[in-house]
Amino acid sequence: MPLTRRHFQKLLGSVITIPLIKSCRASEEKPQEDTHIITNKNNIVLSTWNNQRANLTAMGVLDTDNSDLLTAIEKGINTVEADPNDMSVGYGGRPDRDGNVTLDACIMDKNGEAGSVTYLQNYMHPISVARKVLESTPHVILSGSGAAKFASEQGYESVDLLTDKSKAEYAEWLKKAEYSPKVNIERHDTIGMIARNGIGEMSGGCSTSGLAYKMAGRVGDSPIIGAGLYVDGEYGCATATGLGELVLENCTTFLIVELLRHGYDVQSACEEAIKRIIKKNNTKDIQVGVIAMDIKGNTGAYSIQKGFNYVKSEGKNTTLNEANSYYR
Ligand code: SD4
Repeated sequence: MPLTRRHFQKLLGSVITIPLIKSCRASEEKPQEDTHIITNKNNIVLSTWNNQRANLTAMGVLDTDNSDLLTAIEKGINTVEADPNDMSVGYGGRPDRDGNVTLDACIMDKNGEAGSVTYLQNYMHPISVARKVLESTPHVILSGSGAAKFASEQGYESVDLLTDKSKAEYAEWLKKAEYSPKVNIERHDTIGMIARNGIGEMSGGCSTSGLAYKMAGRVGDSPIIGAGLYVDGEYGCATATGLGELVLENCTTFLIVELLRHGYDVQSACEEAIKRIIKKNNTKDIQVGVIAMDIKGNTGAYSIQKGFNYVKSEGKNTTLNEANSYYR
C-alpha cells in the first residue's frame, strides 16, 4: 500500500503530539477574530491573465459542489494546460534553450496542504500530477524524472508537448540564441488561480512552462509554496506571475498572506509585496503581477508594470480587469 501524506503524518504522530496540544490550547485562549466572520456567501475565482475559460470551468465545478475546491482549481487550470495557443503553460508551452518543454505546477488546499511538481516533461497536466502528489504521497514536491515516473504510475499518458508553432519559434530563436526575458514580450500567460467558496474555504493552484528559453534545469516560482502560490485557510491566498526569480527571492505570496495576518487589507498587501521586490531589484524592465483574496472574499491585484490583467468571477459575473501598477 502506498504511503500517503495522512499515513506519513500518523507515523510522525508521537513527535508532533505535544506541539499540537499546545497550539490547540493557544487557539482556545484566543478571542474569536474578525477574520472569521464570513459575510460574502458567493463562490469567487480569480485567475492571472485573460484565462476566462479556466475561471468559468472552475466556477461550474463550484456551482455543482462548492466544497470541491481542488477539483475546481484542477479542472480550471487543465483547460489552459491543454490549450496549444497558450505558449506559457502545458501543451504548446515554449521550450527551454535545449528545446525541451519543462513544466512546473503546484496546488494547495484549504488546510494549507500542498502538492507540487517541478521540471516535469512530457505530461500535459502538471496540476493534476501535483494534486496526486498532495493526495497520494507523503511528500510535497516531486521533481524531474521522479515526477515523470510518478505521473506514469498514476496512469497519465506521456505526450510530446511541442507544437508546430512552438517548434518554429524555437528554430527562429536558435538563430541568435539570445536570452533576455523582457516585460510582456513573451506574453506571460502562466495561470495562477485562487478560489474561495461561499463558506470561506480557499484553495489555489499554479501551472506554467516557465520562462521561454530558460536554462535546462531551471525551476521558477510557480511550483514553490510561498513563492508562486500560498494559501492560508485562516487569512487568505495569493498567486504570482512574471519573472519567477524575483518572486522566489522575495517569498512574494507568503508575504502577501502574512501581511493579511498582520491586518493589512488585501490590496495594500499586494502593493507592499510588489514594492518590496522593487526596493531590492532593478525592475525597470521586469514584470511581476500578483492577485490575492482574503477570507471574506475581498480581492486585490498589483503589478510592477502596466499590462497585467486578471479574471475575476463572482456569482454570475466574470470580468477581465487590469491591475494597478507601480510604473504607470
Ligand atoms: C516563471 N513565473 O517560471 C513564471 C513565468 C510566468 O507568465 O509567470 N509567466 O518564472
